Amino acid sequence: MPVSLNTLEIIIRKAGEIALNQFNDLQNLQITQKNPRDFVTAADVAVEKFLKQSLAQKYPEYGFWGEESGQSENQAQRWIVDPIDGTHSFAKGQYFWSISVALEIDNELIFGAVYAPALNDYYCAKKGQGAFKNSKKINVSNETDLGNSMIATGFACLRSYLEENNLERFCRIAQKTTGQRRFGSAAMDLCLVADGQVDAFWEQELNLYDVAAGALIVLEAGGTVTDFKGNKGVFPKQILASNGTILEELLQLM
Ligand code: 2AM
Ligand code: CA
Ligand code: CA
Ligand code: CA
Repeated sequence: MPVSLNTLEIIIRKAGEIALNQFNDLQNLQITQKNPRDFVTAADVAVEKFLKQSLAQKYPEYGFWGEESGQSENQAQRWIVDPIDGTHSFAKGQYFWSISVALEIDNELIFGAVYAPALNDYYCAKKGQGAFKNSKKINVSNETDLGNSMIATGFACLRSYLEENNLERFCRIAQKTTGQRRFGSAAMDLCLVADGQVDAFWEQELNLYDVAAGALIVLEAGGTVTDFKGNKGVFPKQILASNGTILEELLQLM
């Protein structure tokens, strides 16, 4: 069955209600640690379970890959889901966290939605049909000067083994830009690029479920998605999204 934007929005908004119920009762939130720097809450698990079931019921032909439950069969045509992107923010009662759902068929992203329940912002895109925020068409910014730009990044790798340190890159770029932000949800960061609220975003050591939906939303909003060398494509270990017009200047500094 071809995917219906309306049906998906209804499902994803319901998933958002499940998350919001827990967000509004944080004292009783169950939190467990997957490893010393990655934890999971009962909300992550409940949202993923709901999405996995609801999507399979409506679209039984597609497989599923979620951060918390892993991969089902049929990974050639699959939903790619991050039930809560920005779990740390969620658990602290901050508003920048999101539910990220993408549909990928034969390595091509077909659909992406990122819903931020605490902000009630629903971003989505279907391949070739543009990007939308709360049903209004969105576009990347038209900023042409890196010196006037607002950039966002994240530090998923902050305590990792990586020699290449994003702190150094961040300092280098921060000096050349007007505004810098660190929101804590890569899926949302990408939507902010798509909506022109920030001019570029980069992060390293992410996974496809963090960025699949947001990357399609950026592309459909007229932006670019590359690695740090400028190769086009969605590379979660090194993702750079931009409005396109500051890309060359930014690549020099990456
Ligand atoms: P999460 O909240 O779903 O875990 C913020 O910098 C981004 O990094 C978020 O997309 C967050 O996703 C992700 N993230 C947080 N901890 C991480 C870790 N230990 N390894 C990889 N990604 C992580
Ligand atoms: Ca996680
Ligand atoms: Ca994530
Ligand atoms: Ca997550």
